[in-house]
Amino acid sequence: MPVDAVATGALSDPVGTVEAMLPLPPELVAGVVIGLVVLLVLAYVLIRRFRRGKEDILLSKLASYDELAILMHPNPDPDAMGSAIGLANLAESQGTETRIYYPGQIRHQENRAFRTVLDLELERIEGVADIRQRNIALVDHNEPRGFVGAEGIDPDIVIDHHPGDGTGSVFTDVRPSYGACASIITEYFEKLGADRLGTTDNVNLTDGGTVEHDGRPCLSESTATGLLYGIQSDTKRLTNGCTDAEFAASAFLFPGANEDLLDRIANPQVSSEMLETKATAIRNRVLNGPFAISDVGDVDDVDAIPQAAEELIRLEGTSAVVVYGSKDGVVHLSGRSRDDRLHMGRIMEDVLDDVAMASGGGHARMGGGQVPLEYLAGIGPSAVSEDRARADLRGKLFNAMRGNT
Ligand SMILES: [Mn+2]
Repeated sequence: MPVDAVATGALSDPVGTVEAMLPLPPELVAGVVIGLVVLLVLAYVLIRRFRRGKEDILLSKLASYDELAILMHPNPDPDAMGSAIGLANLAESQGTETRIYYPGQIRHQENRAFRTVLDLELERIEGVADIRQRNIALVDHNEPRGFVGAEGIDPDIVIDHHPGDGTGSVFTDVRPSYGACASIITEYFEKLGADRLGTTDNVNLTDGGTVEHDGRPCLSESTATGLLYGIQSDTKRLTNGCTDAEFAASAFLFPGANEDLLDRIANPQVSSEMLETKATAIRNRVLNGPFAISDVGDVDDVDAIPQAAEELIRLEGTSAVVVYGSKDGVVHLSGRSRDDRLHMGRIMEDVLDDVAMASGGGHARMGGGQVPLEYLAGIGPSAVSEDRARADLRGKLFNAMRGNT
């Protein structure tokens, strides 16, 4: 019988049982209970914090600012501009005013078309004094550069896909494996459950209208279009340097983007001079095995030179090209390579190294340089005619490309 068993047990160890039956001091009980409650609350807060995604943390930081400066790298490309308008869209959904800044220039016709077609307000800066907001976010780069006082800037937020050591003081999201910064920004929208307001919505969004709906950010049509174009442009239309993230982000953006706008950015009108320079580069090319070099003579727009090089490298059987032309007495060179035997940046360096006032360099597949024509021709008794100097330059470039330096 249970009663007997208890009684027997109690009798066999009377002292221990009596102690166990004594009530604990009330202060101790209260202490233990309060301690437990504090522990539970702490655990809850920690778990909440742990489970909060980057997008939630970013959104609450954005909400805490009155105004935010969004800074792009020098000569911003569609990925930088798309990322900037994406972040601006997020910030404005939280009632934070934004301003987008860039150093350098927006000259390439595709970049100009991006800005015009999406009707973006971007402000060019010369120095740090031109940035009027206290809080600064960097997109598509992680260390400020390209303007006076850049090194003195301590950004609050850094979102990028380039390797580097730059960090934001309150928020850093750098993913070097990603093909585009716009994919990272798109993921925030997706994880925040943003609505995509495409052309079917009867709200006009291209004028920067609705950015928020029921407290959640909305992806406006121009933002979705800009982000999608940014991803396409940084990955050569999803063929180069892509991860799953670029495809997933593109799929998410597509229903909210506008195909007509995409087409207008991708196929802008090209100046006749640009086409003339490309034609000259093709006509004047000198071939040496798989290498091509072309002197396009005097040009009005030096941007036509790298674009002519891009065109020439597509020529069947050609694995490396250099195009050069001059403006205001300076020769501009641009090289492209898809040949693993040669490093275009080093070729530019080698060829221009021993010419005074010249500079050259770059990466394995892309290089460039500049040299004043008078220095290229040489000074003093050893000077040659400028025509001869231009022809000699071709000889030196071919030598370097063949590996005979
Ligand atoms: Mn990028």
